[in-house]
Amino acid sequence: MAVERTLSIIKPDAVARNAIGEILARFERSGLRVVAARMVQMSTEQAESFYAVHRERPFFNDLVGFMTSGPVLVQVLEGEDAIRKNREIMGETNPKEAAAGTLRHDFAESIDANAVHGSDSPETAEREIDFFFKADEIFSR
Ligand code: RTP
Ligand code: MG
Repeated sequence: MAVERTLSIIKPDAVARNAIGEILARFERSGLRVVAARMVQMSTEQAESFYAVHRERPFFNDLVGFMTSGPVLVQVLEGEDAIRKNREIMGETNPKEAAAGTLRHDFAESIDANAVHGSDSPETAEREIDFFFKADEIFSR
């Protein structure tokens, strides 16, 4: 398996719940490393651009409204099979369908306030990492 990078976001609901440390600990325990991190409050324009692929979806405005409702922690995670591994740790998009022990099962309230974001493919990961981080802000092993 190749070493990959993926973009993770701890969303406003999980930041508000004081769960940043527990979520990062789960990434670290799974073998992923945090190689970049920053706390930001996204503007509407930034959130619309980040989620542009969902622009035509009925949930787009709610998604943008939620993601700008408070600060988030954006991170680059690095490790073997990082993209898939992160999504496994996150669990299903809808917390009602997320398996026990996943972040969304344990920390999310609803499909809108679902605690975390993770890139879904190598192409998406590259775009999403570039969206938030310059090359000299990422500290690979
Ligand atoms: P994410 O992008 O946040 O990691 O989540 P995901 O891949 O599991 O889900 P995606 O389909 O990319 O949707 C992005 C976010 O939009 C919200 N959503 N709401 N009401 C709905 O039916 C609905 N579907 C998606 C979720 O907050 C989801 O994380
Ligand atoms: Mg997605």
